[in-house]
Amino acid sequence: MNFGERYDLYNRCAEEAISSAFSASFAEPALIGSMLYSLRAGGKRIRPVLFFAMLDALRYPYGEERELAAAIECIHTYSLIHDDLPAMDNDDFRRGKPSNHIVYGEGKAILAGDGLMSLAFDLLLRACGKGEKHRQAALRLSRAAGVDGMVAGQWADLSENEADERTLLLLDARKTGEMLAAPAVMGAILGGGDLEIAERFGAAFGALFQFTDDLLDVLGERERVGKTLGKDEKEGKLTCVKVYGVEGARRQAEKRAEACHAALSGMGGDCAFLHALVDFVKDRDR
Ligand code: GRG
Repeated sequence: MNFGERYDLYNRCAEEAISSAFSASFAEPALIGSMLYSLRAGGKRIRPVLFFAMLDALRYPYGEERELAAAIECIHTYSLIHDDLPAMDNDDFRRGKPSNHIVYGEGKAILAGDGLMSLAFDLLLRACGKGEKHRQAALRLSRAAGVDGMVAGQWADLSENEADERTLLLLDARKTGEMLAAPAVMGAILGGGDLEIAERFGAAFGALFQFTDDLLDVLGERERVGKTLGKDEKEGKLTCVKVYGVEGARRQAEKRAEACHAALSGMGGDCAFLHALVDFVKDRDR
């Protein structure tokens, strides 16, 4: 199976995981419709794909962990809905479609995000019933999403920041890195992988992902990326392009990709797809 076929395989499993999370009947179908609008708007699903890929690399039956995969994507999608709100990044275009608040209004978009977050914790608690490793994996995701992770990063993103490397790396690690490190580490927890190596891989992968996101904001095509571009500079955001320049940012992304490959080479198992995923992110155009 080539890289694209394997990505599709994990992606399909992520879609099934999301559908299963919504198979129960809920009190407000329109609320569920707005949550599904954003969930199904066409994201890359890279976080659940990474989770499944790490499990698979460690020869763990990844298809059994749909609840955790759906929880990862629900938390990520809630963060995108809230990030697009006028009070945050104020963007009316996401995943190639009008943002949630453009379709449903601001108040309901806040609630769609809240609904996705609470559904994610419902899924996490259900997974915890499977045993101690699942509890540890759920805790790792909860930490990534919360006040020591993504929420703290978003807080910093809304604040005045020094335009220096130290501040940039801390901001990126929290805002973006944690939610990409968590799926890799969760996979390693369940699959019995080396957690220190998985954390090292996840941190480098998260930085690589954010650096290429910053580069796409400058160099990407709106139709491919599926969101408004060129905003970072206009709004004075702290990005790796601001700190290193375009060529410097490319070199920094290369360095992070090399760090990912180096970490994976000590991981054991069959990491061929994970190596290819690193290169896919390094060279991505969306
Ligand atoms: C609202 C607490 C809270 C946090 C928001 C996600 C986020 C934090 C901000 C979005 C701004 C941004 C550009 C973050 C950088 C990287 C990132 C998370 C990009 C979007 O993720 P992709 O590219 O999106 O995986 P898809 O749509 O493919 O899932």
